[in-house]
Amino acid sequence: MATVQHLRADEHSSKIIEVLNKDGCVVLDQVLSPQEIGQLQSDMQKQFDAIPDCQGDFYGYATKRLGTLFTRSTLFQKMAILPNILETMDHFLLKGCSEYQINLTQAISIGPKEIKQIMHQDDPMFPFLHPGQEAMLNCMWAIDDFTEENGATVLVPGSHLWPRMQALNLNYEDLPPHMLTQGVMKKGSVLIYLGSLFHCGGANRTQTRRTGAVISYSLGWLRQAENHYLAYSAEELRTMPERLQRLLGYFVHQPNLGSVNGIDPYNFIINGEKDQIFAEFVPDMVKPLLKEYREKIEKQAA
Ligand SMILES: O=C(O)CCC(=O)C(=O)O
Ligand SMILES: [Fe+2]
Repeated sequence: MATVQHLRADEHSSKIIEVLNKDGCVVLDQVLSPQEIGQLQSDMQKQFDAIPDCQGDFYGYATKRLGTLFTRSTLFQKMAILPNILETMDHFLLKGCSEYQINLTQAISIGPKEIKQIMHQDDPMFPFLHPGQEAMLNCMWAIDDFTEENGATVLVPGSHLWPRMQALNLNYEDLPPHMLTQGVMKKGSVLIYLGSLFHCGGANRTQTRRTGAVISYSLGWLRQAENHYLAYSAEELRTMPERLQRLLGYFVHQPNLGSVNGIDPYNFIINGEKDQIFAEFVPDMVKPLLKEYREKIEKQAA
């Protein structure tokens, strides 16, 4: 029988990384306090009550989804930048980029009678082959208790190591039960899983909703699944922690990706810098080489 390993909330990132390398998924138990969970539940309940179900064969018809989470409850701002989670992201993502970012925030409330979602990987949203390098990782935060009956995320531990095939494939519905498990966890816990792991939302066979919230992280040079630039106004951004401001995409990925008229977008939006000399953004590693080249040519010309 497949299982997902549970670790303490404050577990060191080296252990989290070890389990993710092996299984592709891991749960950190009860990271949030009961008071924080109560706050999140009441913040989200009101907003979910005000919206209709999704209408999509992938997203579901008895499921509600909400994005732009950082202004829906400020607790999400704290959850996105927890040290052992970011150290884990550093490990998986900084191998492939100079700075990573938040790909998506999405609260998912699976209602009674929702069927099991199709088995899938999340990373085919980035249509390129990247063996050995994760393009994204997800954190699924339990806002309600996640149970087998109410739709806890179905997981295929180890499937991140499978050869890449067409990701949406009905054959993955026939996996034997011993290969599957579910991200059963208490509210306030977080399930971390790699973008290459096969998983899906579970069927909800209860009379109540199963609410969770995904915060996902991706390589800094990819397009973000959620358009954070349109989601938050400059005023809203300025109230957020600096680390989160950068994670939302306000940085230049080296070399020279994402500046505004030669200005770092962080300085542009947060500090209001508009009239700067058009700057170049190159890795420290290549600076001596660029300097050497220029000095050599200038000497020749003199
Ligand atoms: O709600 C869940 O447990 C997972 C949802 C999911 O995997 C997705 O929508 O991509
Ligand atoms: Fe998914």
